[in-house]
Amino acid sequence: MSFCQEQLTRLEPLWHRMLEHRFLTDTRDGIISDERFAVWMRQDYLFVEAAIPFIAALIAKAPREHWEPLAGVISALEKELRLFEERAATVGVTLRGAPPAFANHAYIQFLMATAYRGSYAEGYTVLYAAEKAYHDSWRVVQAGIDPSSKWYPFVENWAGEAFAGYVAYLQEQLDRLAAQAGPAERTSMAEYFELTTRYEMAFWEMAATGEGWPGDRSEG
Ligand code: MP5
Repeated sequence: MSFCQEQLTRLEPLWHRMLEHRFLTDTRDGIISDERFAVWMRQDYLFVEAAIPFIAALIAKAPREHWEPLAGVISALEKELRLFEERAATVGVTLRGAPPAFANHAYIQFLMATAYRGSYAEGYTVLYAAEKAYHDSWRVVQAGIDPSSKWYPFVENWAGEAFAGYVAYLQEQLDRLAAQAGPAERTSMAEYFELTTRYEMAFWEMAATGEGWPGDRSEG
């Protein structure tokens, strides 16, 4: 079994809990409040912005043949930021100003620490797991959302065919990196895979419950 298949099988119960998160099912069913969706938009905008230096740091460790594909990821992230800005302007959401939520802050620190301190294969594992999680998550939303929904452009972005092709490419490349890795590195890649899945779960939970930090007055 390939590395990715092995991890997705091992983590299936956790992955399943991520995909059945109420943020996703409420968005799919058209019952998410605008205020709640705006929390996710503000926070994910910050996450996507932070993903740019993460990819840039990965390029520094990447084999030559990955430079161009990863540079393409940076362009795609810039385009994604424009999508957030366009949607925010259209629906009247203020994107800027909110600090990163606790879970978002931790996830971003994890991305950067992995890119700088981990091996290339470990960083690539985080990239794949995060992209695969988003693809699968937005496919859940796609399965029921009204295509005329104001949130549909986000669904198209991550659940669409182009993104599916990108995730398939990352999977193929990660399987290659894992095949070249020794047993210790493979074990650590599996740990990074699981941690990324847990951060994805935490991100949906934050989107559904609020942007506050423990200790905030409003959090009680
Ligand atoms: C992605 C994202 C997908 N936008 N936000 C989170 C919390 N996880 C994964 O990454 P990308 O780079 O926007 O496709």
